[in-house]
Amino acid sequence: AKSKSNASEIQTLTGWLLKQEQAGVIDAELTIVLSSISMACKQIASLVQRASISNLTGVQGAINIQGEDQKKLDVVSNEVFSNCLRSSGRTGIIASEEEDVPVAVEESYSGNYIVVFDPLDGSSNIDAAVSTGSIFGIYSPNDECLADVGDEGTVMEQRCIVNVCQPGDNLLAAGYCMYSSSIIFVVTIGTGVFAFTLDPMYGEFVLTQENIQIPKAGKFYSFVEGNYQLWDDKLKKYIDDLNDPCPSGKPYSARYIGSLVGDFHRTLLYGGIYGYPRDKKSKNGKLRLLYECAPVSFIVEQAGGKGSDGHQRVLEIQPTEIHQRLPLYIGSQEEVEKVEKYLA
Ligand code: AHM
Ligand code: MG
Repeated sequence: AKSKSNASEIQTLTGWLLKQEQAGVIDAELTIVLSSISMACKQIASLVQRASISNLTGVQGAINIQGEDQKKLDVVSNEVFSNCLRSSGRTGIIASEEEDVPVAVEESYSGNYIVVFDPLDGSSNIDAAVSTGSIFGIYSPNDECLADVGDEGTVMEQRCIVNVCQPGDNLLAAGYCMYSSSIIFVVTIGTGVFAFTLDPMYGEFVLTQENIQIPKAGKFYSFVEGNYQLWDDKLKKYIDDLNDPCPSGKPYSARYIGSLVGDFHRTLLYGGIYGYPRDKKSKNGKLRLLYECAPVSFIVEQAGGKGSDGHQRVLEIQPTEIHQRLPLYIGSQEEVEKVEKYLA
């Protein structure tokens, strides 16, 4: 038998995207948007890796719309992401965790797609060089909703908000890039989940996992357990039971980075559950529906898992505000169904 050379087996993200375009799964515009996002992720990866060398650790001094300290890298990553999307010429509106309102791309450059993103998630981990990530989702313009534009704010602002506030079920594509010991770009265009690893030798994302399927169940749980005393009793009971060695003899194991992308990526590959519940102080939890919960829920469903707010599929939820928060329970089908039963 002939042995295949390694080079002939390599499939780059660019090559994969072109194949999807040729097969008619995505159009040329979406191909360009996705490749500009991957370019932004490569740049952010290099900024993250060099942060402590180039004096990019620490806070910027500003507080974002959600009342959180912006890190220097949050701000720079947001610029990188926005610039890559703008210069792609294929996005009409962009909405970011780090911007108060969604922004329309100047008309002369703009295309149709709507991109929601968190340019650098888990940024509390940056200064310790622990995993972070970028998360994104891509929608088409939602013309049906345009009719409902109210009269607060400028027409352009209204048009942007209405277009961005779509349920996750409308997502055309979603993904994330994890900045960890490897840099991994995970994407779905509605035909399964694919992972690409940045090969530092080529500077290219290379296909490393096709059609990822999340295990049906798993013994890792990933919750912000420091909030235990603030949780409601049903949730406390659920966690107590996970920690109870009976009847199997071994309780679940805790894994928590505090970086959604890292915690989710591990859950996707190993199975188990990630949760960020509501609590007495944060009535809707912490994570944002549009650019955190919905994209990862699209990915998990494409991998055969579930994303829930404890009662309902995340993807069915119609956002009413750009930075709306939502409790999130996501991971293996059986594990998410289990927590839903406790919370019912
Ligand atoms: P960020 O977007 O400000 O980084 O916040 C989101 C992050 C998630 O990545 C992570 O799952 C969660 O916040 C961790 O929160 P906590 O610090 O409460 O554990
Ligand atoms: Mg975030």
